[in-house]
Amino acid sequence: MNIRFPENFIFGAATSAFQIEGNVHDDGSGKSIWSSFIQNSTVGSQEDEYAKSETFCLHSSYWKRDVSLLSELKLDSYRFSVSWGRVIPSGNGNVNQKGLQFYDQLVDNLLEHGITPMLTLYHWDLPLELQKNGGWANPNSPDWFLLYSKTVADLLADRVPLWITFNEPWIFMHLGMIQGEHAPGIKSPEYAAAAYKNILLSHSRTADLLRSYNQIREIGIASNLSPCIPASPSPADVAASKRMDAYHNRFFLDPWVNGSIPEITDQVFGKHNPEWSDSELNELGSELDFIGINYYTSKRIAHHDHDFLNVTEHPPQTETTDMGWEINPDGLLEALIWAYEQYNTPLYVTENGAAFNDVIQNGKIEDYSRVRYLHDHILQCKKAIEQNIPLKGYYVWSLLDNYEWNHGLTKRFGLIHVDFETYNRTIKQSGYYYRNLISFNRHPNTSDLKSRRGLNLDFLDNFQAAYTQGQPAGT
Ligand code: IFM
Repeated sequence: MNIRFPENFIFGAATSAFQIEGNVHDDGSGKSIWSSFIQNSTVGSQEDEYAKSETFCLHSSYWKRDVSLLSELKLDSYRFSVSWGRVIPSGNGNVNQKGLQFYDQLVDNLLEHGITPMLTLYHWDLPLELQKNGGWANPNSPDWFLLYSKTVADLLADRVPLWITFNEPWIFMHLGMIQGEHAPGIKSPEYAAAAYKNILLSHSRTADLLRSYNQIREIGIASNLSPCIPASPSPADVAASKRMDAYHNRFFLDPWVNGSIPEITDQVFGKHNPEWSDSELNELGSELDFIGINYYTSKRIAHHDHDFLNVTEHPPQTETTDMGWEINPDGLLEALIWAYEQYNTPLYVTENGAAFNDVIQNGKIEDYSRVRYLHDHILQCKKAIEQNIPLKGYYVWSLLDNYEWNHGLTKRFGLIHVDFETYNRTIKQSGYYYRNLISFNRHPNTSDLKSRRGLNLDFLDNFQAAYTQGQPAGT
């Protein structure tokens, strides 16, 4: 299949502040809920020890090098998040000028390299001080978020065209407030119910605010989507998969895009299901310029009497990544078609990628499983465009190996390998593959991908052999 994308299609890579920046408290930043969550987690391996030191990729020191790497990979765009506590240490008070300056310089540097910034305002790192005041369950949280967003927009709206308010709200609500597996480690549907309402209002009010900055081109959200496949054709499993779809895929998108609160909230929150006044409901459903889809896998769902929502997930039936997630590229096309049919809004793939247990050998990382994963998913994007889905760009998760939340430093998703002891960066074969793909797309007169030096895709049949040179394509 020809892998030529439309000329204005954006190829990028994504990261988030907490996962890469490293311990920056000496610049006046405030701690986040994840900082405190890590310190309370078990230490077993060397990786856990590194995680506890909270240095991760030390991007806060090595950011210039990382921008050079983005440029070396020829990326059109870089999706990063701003750390709320770095900008406003207490979350709702004085601004930390050094923190703001960091993002100011980062954005300038990206633009100097011709890389378009895509900025996420909230990627899970709530300031710890705000959590002590009730976190997202506090009815003032939409005001806190608005103040923080205004501070960032006042500084960067003139140079950042693409804005995302929230990254994967379902994940941080479900895992952080119902299952307690993520920060802040709460297991309370009552707490989650209050937070749900405040997060919904926070997005809507902040999106309205961002619209008042003329230079901002597009405002969206990033939502994790997974097609929910019934584990069997039994009516019970089919019904369970519909419940999971309503909860996992529609829970935030329906209110934000269509202005409707999904019925499944009754089952999720029970007697704590929040009340909505007419004026609050009217705030929802504002038009988004895009929906960002974070796609990794699909889910096989069955009925189970004793699980949350009477739903259980069956083990994958095919090859998996190092996260144990089933590899299903077709699911990405399905998610893109579904999202466009449901919400009639332009799309980006704001995250897609895979963790594998990469090994450095002779200074190289021959991560052919990731190359194949990326290639197979990028092909699905091409198919979506051919089916007239307005897909505007694709971002690999992640630029760098980084801190993978409750998995610590043990899961490597990067196009670039990071040594968490020395902070050395090494571009993996997947990085070179992606760079070659982008170069190919920037040279419209080249008719066949295989005809360009270094763009050999024989690895799809025999991929060990094709990339043994390990060198980036000449361009
Ligand atoms: O690392 C995360 C990211 O922070 C949000 N989306 C999924 C990624 C992989 O789990």
